[in-house]
Amino acid sequence: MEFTTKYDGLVARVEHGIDRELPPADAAPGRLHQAMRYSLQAGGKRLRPILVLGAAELLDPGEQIDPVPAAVAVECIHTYSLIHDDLPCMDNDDLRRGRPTCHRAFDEPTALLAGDALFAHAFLLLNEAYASRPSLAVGLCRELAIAAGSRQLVGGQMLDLLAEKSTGVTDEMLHQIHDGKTAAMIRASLVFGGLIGGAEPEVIATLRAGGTNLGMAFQILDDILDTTSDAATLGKTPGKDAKAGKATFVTLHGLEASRRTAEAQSAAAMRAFRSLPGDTTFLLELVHRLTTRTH
Ligand code: GRG
Repeated sequence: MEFTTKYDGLVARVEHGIDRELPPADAAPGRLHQAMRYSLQAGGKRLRPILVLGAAELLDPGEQIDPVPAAVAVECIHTYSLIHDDLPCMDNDDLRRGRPTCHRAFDEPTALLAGDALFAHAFLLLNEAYASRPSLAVGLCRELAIAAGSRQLVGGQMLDLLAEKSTGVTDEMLHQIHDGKTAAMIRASLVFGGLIGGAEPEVIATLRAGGTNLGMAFQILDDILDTTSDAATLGKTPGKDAKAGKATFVTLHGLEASRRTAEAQSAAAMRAFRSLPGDTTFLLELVHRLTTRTH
């Protein structure tokens, strides 16, 4: 099947899953549920949920286990992190996924609470959707709690805030920040697919390693696009990091070296994914497109 047809089909499954798995907009408190839906249903690439579905498909878990709730759970965490990152106390951004940010469309307290509620909802979803397979539910909750927690996603954000105030950000510090902020959720999404597909530990390890490489390549490209693209193309405010004096791959190493590192990380991700069982064509093409994207 052609790549875009397959990708669009997976996006449709994710969008349908989001609509089905989120509390209805008119459930009390309506304003909170509307804000959660506003941000989660604003589009976006749906990269992380697609990685869950793509990796699960490789391992062919059969009809009995539906990977969609797990895919929605990772998107809940990702979207919560974007809502909180956009708040005035963090990045103070007005535009996200081509629309006003959650606190602009609603207000700051509502956006804060919508993020909190999405965080909790992710774990409820995993708990309920995989209740008939307790060890899978526990494994998914553990994987997500680690990826979203103080040593990875939230930890990466903390290090990023601390780095803003520091003048001597090193390459190692930058790697740690991006491993937490970006690679953690990409890695967890691939591992989710592996766990759902009942993969052997060495396959999970390959998904984890390839996910780390893909996460790094994705972030370096994000830094590159932040300096070379515009708001209409990106759907968010470009150039903010450089303006805020933040260290990025580009400010630390320059455009050319950043491009080379992104290519090396992307090649490493492809090497890892090529060794996986099943038909890896879609996953490899996804890596290629993500790491050569222009927006
Ligand atoms: C507030 C705990 C907390 C964490 C915030 C997500 C984040 C961490 C910060 C946003 C800024 C940033 C550069 C994050 C790195 C991850 C990243 C590139 C997010 C954007 O992901 P995309 O491009 O977004 O997949 P869409 O909208 O397509 O889902």
